[in-house]
Amino acid sequence: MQCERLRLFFALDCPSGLASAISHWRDGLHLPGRPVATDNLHLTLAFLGSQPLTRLAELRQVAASLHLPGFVLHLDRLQQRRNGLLYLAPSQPPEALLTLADSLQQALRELGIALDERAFHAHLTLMRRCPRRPAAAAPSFTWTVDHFCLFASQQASQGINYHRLQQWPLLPQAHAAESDAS
Ligand code: 2AM
Repeated sequence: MQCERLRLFFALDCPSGLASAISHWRDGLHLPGRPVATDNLHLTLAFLGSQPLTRLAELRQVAASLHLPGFVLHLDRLQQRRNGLLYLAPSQPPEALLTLADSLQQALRELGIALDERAFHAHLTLMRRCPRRPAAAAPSFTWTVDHFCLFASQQASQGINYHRLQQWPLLPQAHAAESDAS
């Protein structure tokens, strides 16, 4: 990528099998609007906006300094915003997800990066410009989360591309439980 700035965000990248299952279910709803490409499905932890490339090293350091546990996420709620954004969300966000997003956001603010002031709201966007929410309830999609990623988003002629720049592991859940007990 030949540019001096990148539009960056930290996110959980949806595993391919789960992304296919979610897309297949969504496409079967036959809703009007702009579906998010299967390969682009993700859950954002922190949106950084446009950042100079010279920041990448410190962003990588921040991510590598987090030693937090993995978790299981149940996406069981289908919701819609007034702007037509249709998304899946967990009705009970795991504590470990909130801790991961909070820790990341706090460390980024300490670097002087301005983030959205609104509280973190875990969601996986399914469609944009969707005028209505289907009456059907969402099935519960189970996602075992064992890493998180730094992405760069780029506008291409066919739509938005997300490039995974790097990923960092989360601690195995059993190991995390032992660390808590010690
Ligand atoms: P969204 O799906 O709810 O639009 C990449 O754009 C990711 O960052 C998306 O998951 C997007 O959320 C999220 N994001 C958060 N704040 C954003 C902003 N101000 N502009 C663009 N994307 C934002």
